[in-house]
Amino acid sequence: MDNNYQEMAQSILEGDTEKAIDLARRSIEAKIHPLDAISKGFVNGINSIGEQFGRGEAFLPELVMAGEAMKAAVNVLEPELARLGSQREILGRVVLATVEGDIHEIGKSLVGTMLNAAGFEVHDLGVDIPSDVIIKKAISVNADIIGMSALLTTTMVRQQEVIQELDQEGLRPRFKVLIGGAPITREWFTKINADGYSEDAISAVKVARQLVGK
Ligand code: B1M
Repeated sequence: MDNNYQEMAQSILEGDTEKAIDLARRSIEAKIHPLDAISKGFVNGINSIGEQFGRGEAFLPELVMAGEAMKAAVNVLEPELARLGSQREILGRVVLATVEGDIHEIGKSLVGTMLNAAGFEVHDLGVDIPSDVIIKKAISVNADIIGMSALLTTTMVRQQEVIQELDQEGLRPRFKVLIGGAPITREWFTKINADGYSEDAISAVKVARQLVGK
């Protein structure tokens, strides 16, 4: 089992999309829980390439290839994840986006899949989404929660921008704001006066349930 997880991490590190897809498919056949495949296997690969990139030991093309392999593996696992968690009751509506200027989508999509599997109706707007588009969508679908992901220290301010715009337009009491992403800390959450914050997709579901009182 540990070898499987190591192979998964290695496939991401090498940016080998075909291998990552193959390992993801085989993990489903072997009845490995998709969340284990992601968190004990593939994520270790993306984290190590991220660390190497941060130290200047890996370069952008390698980061891009690793990101593509990771996305492909998660795409294979997501339907299984949704199937295993699917419930009927609608717990609430979530408008979800990666903020403007930020194209990191893997973690945000994973959060969307988990929320969906737990019973939330998720409107995933995608990546690089301006604040006003997020707010307009939240109004139009009468969302309970606005969920925002930010992976860059330069884009996390967009989460604050949305909260400020909601305040200015008198809309703040209408929506609970849930934030996340690698650079997001409890201090940031407190500073910008968000309603919920989580470090991973599993706790995002717990926090979202608390936010809608379910
Ligand atoms: Co980028 N990147 N990247 N990148 N990238 C980081 C974030 C970085 C930390 C790498 C590093 O230097 N060590 C660094 C940011 C540094 C900083 O801001 N301090 C960085 C950089 C610098 C950049 C570029 C600027 C590089 C460049 O062009 N010079 C560029 C920016 C582009 C842009 O957005 N404008 C860039 C580009 C890219 C790729 C496109 C190549 C690729 C993304 C591919 C894609 O998404 N389709 C990429 C990748 C893959 C990464 C790393 C390696 C991995 C991110 C990831 O997918 N993690 C990342 C380093 C790292 O974080 N280890 C890095 C796996 C994913 C499952 O985790 O996204 O954290 P994560 O999501 C988690 C939690 O954070 C949480 O739950 C998720 C699931 O457990 N969560 C939420 C996330 N959103 C949430 C929302 C919630 C709740 C929880 O509520 C709504």
